[in-house]
Amino acid sequence: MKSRSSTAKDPGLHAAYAKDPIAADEAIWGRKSDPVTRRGFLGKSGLAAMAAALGGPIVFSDKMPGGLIPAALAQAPGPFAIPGKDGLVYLNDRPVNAETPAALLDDEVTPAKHLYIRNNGHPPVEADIDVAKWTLRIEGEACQKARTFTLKELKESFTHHTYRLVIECGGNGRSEFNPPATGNQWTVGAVGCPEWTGVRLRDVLEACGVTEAAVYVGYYGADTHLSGDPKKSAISRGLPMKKALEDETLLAFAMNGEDLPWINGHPLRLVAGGWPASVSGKWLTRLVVRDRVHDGEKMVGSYMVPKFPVQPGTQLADEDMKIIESMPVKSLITRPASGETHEKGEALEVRGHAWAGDLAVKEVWVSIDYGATWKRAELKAPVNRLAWQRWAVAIEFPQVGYYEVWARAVDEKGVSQPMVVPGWNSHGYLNNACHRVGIQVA
Ligand SMILES: Nc1nc2c(c(=O)[nH]1)N[C@H]1C(S)=C(S)[C@@H](COP(=O)(O)O)O[C@H]1N2
Ligand SMILES: [Mo]
Repeated sequence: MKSRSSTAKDPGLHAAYAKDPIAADEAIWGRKSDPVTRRGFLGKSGLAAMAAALGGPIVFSDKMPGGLIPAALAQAPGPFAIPGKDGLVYLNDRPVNAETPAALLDDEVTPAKHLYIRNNGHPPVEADIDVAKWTLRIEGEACQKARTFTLKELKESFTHHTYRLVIECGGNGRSEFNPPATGNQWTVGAVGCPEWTGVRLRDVLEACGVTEAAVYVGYYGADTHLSGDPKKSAISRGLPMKKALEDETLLAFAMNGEDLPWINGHPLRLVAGGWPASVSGKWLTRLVVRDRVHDGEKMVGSYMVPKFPVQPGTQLADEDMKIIESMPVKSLITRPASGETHEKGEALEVRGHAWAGDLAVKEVWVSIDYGATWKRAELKAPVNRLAWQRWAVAIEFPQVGYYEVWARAVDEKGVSQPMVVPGWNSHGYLNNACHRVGIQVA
């Protein structure tokens, strides 16, 4: 199996069973069964895998019917309801990936329950995370003095900083690319702007000493590769020194004043706002200060875009691709929710957020006539650099009927969101086309 998860190829346990239970049984556990009698034959390794998933030996396994999703997985708050999350749309469950409907992203500070989930590998088992024993190792060719910090030492030795920082998956919006790009079919909700608290990566690096040869900081986390191979990491990306040393780049241990949620990287993660969130390593155990561009898992091939525009469908060689850095200007309409009905007569408050990678947003415009005319929204300044900005505008509708509300943000350099899907690329990154919601005026 490819390490990249794809809804088409790996729809997850529930979807697979819904589609064809006998085939799902065979694909997931290697259990062959007679479609008529449902008599199942579970081999030794399948039995072991199922026992591991269910948390214990299956006592009457010889009597277990085939083509049946184990009840514990079907009914438990299991894969489809990560505790502490609310209202997310799950794209797949092995590993878990889930996005947030736009209307649930209305808060200025994204609550933990509404922050999306993106996993490249198998997250560390929650019960195995021992915060008291958690350590972060700092080393690498360009690190003067390799050191290991306990979490407690990190928290006690360095000043704490709190920032609201946007994290957005580089593949957010992927579902709109045509021809389709493989990978999670995110619509608009793989983004959020919680308030993060942690210590500055810069302060910690300074304590270890960084040589002049330093080029990049790579991260390693406690999650495991989908193949189960302990020598491979699920993902190991990072930051060039310039971004690593910014004030806002944090080793974060808290979100919205509480411990990080387990699935979002508890007890320690990197947060570098404005860049594809794949640079913000979760469950952080080790950082390497490299004398070259880091070469960890998913540094090449993934999270890269063509160096020049290509015809849709074109596959390029890696040397014609560049690593994604700052994300492009973008906005989200969080009110009204798509599909809502609005009473004609009153003006409707349309509102949302806008962000622009390393830059600030200068203007937001809203259209109800498919981009023919635009009304400028009121736009707040960001509370700090790299936070999203609230915008709102009152819109009146000329008559009853169906409308699409479009929003278009412009960054501080004058670059606007496009109205149509931009720059096709084989992995479906960086779709910052205008967000659209449909409403009825009655
Ligand atoms: N260790 C680790 N860190 C990781 C990932 C991962 O799979 N493992 N996924 C990355 C990607 S691609 C994204 S978009 C963000 C998602 O963060 P979230 O799950 O907290 O929303 O984490 C990044 N950090
Ligand atoms: Mo991502």
